[in-house]
Amino acid sequence: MMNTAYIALGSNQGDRSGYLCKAVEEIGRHEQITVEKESSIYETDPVGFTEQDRFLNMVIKVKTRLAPVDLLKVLQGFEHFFGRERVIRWGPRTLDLDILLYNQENIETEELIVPHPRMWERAFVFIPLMEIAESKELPVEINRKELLARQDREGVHVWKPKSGGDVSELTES
Ligand code: PH2
Ligand code: MG
Ligand code: MG
Repeated sequence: MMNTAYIALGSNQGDRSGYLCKAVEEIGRHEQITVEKESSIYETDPVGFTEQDRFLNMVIKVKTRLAPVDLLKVLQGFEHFFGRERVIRWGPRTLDLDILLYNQENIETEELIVPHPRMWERAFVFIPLMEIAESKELPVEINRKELLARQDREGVHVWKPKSGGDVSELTES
């Protein structure tokens, strides 16, 4: 399992925490993926298309033998399995799985852009990511302190703390 990837999970339809937990379980059950770390679960105000219910969001760290596009295919399979229908861009979904980082690689294909292009603007992504990522695994231009000191973090609240975790650094300003 030589590659490290960070994956963002989101749900705002149906049994939101059930979808996240089952997704983590299924991802970990895949032969070529192991889940190494899980962030807390956050409840977050919808961004982009705002006329929809609040999301639960989290980030996991995985180790995998899969190449980036193959990992993407596996994740899309799980989105589909958990009942996701693609209706509106940025609209409601039972399960969204996005690859945020894959080693330190910059990938730009038609299907996949890594690092995820909007991740540093989205507190619902970078707050859970900062909880579990080591600084050396982040792109060199990313400064953890600066990111966490930013003012655009409203609407992101811990919903279920990660086991044994102290998340005060992330959510108290
Ligand atoms: N995902 C989107 C659009 N907006 N807002 C929140 N809070 N959380 C999400 O996961 C999310 C969103 C498209 O993927
Ligand atoms: Mg997304
Ligand atoms: Mg997505």
